[in-house]
Amino acid sequence: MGVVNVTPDSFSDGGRWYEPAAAVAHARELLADGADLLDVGGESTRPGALRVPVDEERRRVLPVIAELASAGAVVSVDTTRARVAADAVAAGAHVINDVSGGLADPDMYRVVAETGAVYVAMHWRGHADVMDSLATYDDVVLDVRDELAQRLDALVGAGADPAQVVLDPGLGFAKPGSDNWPLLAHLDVLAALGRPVLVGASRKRFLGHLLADADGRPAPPERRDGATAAVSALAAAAGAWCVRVHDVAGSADAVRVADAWAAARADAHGSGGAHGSGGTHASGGRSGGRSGGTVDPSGTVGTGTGAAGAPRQDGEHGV
Ligand code: PMM
Repeated sequence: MGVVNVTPDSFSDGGRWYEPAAAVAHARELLADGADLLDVGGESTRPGALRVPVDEERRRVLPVIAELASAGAVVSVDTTRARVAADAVAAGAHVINDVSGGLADPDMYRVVAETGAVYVAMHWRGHADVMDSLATYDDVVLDVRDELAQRLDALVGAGADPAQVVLDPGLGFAKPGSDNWPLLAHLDVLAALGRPVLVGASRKRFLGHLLADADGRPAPPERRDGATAAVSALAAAAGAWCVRVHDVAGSADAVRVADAWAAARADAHGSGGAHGSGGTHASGGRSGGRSGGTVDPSGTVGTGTGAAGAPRQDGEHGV
């Protein structure tokens, strides 16, 4: 999933693709770099950011989504607002990516149920202006799992099909640096809820701290892409469904490495060592989750056909 922030102030790329034409051009580059899915957002979630009025958010994202979707791209809208989500789906988006997991807008689950769109429910505790004060956990992995399980139950209670739902640990959201690593190391605990997992580590603060210089100064966002790609490879190896990244080319390569590695393991140990004969893994493990006509949240991060770079024209969607 390539990030298209149509904002003047995102923490990692603020302002670069604020004009619709620039956002569309950037999105096309991300497709060429191997993105299977484009995540279009009009409201910054950087720590301390203030809310954007709903009409301004709509004005930013809807033209970009409409243009990309009409060109055949699989598009996700990054919003916490039901109104924006509904309008985005009407404009052609296939996925609603909600960093609040539905907590920011009481109408969101109704929109999810009514549209039938794939819905990414991220772990969240509060808006960007307060989230750093909400980072208290008994056990971050179990607490995040339990809160995501509540979100899943609430979605189903509101009429959504569990098959629509993807879960996301919400790296960096109400989580200081040290809380992010256990979540990454225990993606299996989240996957045990029975839904695909999306990982959004790209250029986040905890990577900046990991890469701090000798004086303890965090590496700036633009220096975090190598670490992001490493997370992508490890997340793919751990069975993640999707990684949300700014630099698609690096993560697409990293996922290819994870893919080849897993395929070789499957060939050597899963199908009697018959190299290239389509062992367990090669015969369906990393399909990229494609199936006719829908974004299919089954499968794992893989080298989907988006790597070829061409927006799909045939109505087949997936990641
Ligand atoms: N992180 C950001 C924005 N949207 N969506 C999901 N599902 N998961 C994330 O971790 C996530 C997200 C913040 O990053 P940005 O400001 O670079 O877009």
